[in-house]
Amino acid sequence: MSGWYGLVGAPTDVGNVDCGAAEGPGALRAMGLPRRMGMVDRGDVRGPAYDGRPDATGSRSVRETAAWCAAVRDGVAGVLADGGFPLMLGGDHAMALGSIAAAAAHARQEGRNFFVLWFDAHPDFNTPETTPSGNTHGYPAALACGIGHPDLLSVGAFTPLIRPDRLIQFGVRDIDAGERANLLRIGVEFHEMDAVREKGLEALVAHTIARIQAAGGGHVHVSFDIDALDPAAAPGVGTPVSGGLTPAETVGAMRLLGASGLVRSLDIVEFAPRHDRDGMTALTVEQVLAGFMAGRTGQRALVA
Ligand code: 4U7
Ligand code: MN
Ligand code: MN
Ligand code: MN
Repeated sequence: MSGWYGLVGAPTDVGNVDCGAAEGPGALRAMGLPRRMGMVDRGDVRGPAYDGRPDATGSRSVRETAAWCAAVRDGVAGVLADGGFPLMLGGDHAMALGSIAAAAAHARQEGRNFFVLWFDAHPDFNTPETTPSGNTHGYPAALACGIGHPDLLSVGAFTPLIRPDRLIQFGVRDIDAGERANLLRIGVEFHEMDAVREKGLEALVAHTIARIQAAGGGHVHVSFDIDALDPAAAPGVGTPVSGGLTPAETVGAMRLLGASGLVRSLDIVEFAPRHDRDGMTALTVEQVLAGFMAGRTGQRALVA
C-alpha cells in the first residue's frame, strides 16, 4: 500500500465557465490542508484559459479541456509511477477524465480490474448530443465509459477506460433526460438519493466493496464531486443541488473505502471557495478526506 499522498492541483474551470473551481487548490493550500494532512504537494498542472465558444458539436472549450486533462493525466501518472497515492484536487470535474486515464492505464499495467466510484449530485454522463449546456464538466463519466467527443476520448491511451458495469455512482439527484437515457443504455449502476435515504450510504458502499472483492479486487478510483454533499454542509460549489449527502454518512462511507484497501487514487473536485460560507465547505472536505485516510491507516495496521 502506498504510504504517501501526492497532491496534484488542477486550478481550472475550463469545464464550466467561471464556476469558481479554479480557485479550489489555492484556497485549500492557503488554509494549510495539504500540510496538516501530511501530503506531498506535487504542485499544480497548467493549461490554457477558458474559451467559451462552442464548437460544431455545441461543446465549449473542448481543446482547452483536452489540454488540461492531458496535463492532469501526466501529473497523476507521475505519482502512481513513483509509488504514491494520487489525490487530484480540482478544478472542475472534467479533470477526472485525466486522472481516470492515468489510473486506468496504471491498473492495466499492473493487471488489476479497474473500478470507478463516482460521488456526485450529477452523473456527468452527457455527450455532445445530450448536453443542455455544452459544458465539458458534464461529460467525464460518459467519456470514461467510451462515449462522447472524439477530441476528449483521445486523452486516454485506450477506450473505454472503464467497463460501464464497473462504474458505480452515489448521491445523484439532478439528471438530464438525455443523460439518463445514456446511463440506462450503457448500463451504469447509479444510486439516486432516494435509494441512499432508503438503504443508507454506508450499506450501499459496503455492498459495492464486497462485490468488487468477490470479482477479485482491483484498482478502485474514487471521484468525489463536492456537490454530492448537501449544500447546507458544503455550499462552496458552482452547481449546488439540495437534498444531498450528510457529512457524517459521507465520512463513514469514505472510512469504509479507505479500510477496504482497494482505493488507489482519488479526485476531490468542484470546490469553489468564493461560494463558501465561513470556511464550512473546506472543513467538510477535510473531514471527508480525514475519514478516508483514517480508514486506510487502520487497514495498514491490520495487515501489518
Ligand atoms: B458537475 C449539467 F445541465 N448536467 O451537463 C450539464 F445540469 O461536475 C450539469 O457534476 C453538470 O458539477 C454538472 O451542464 C457537472 C446541467
Ligand atoms: Mn502501483
Ligand atoms: Mn461532477
Ligand atoms: Mn456535480
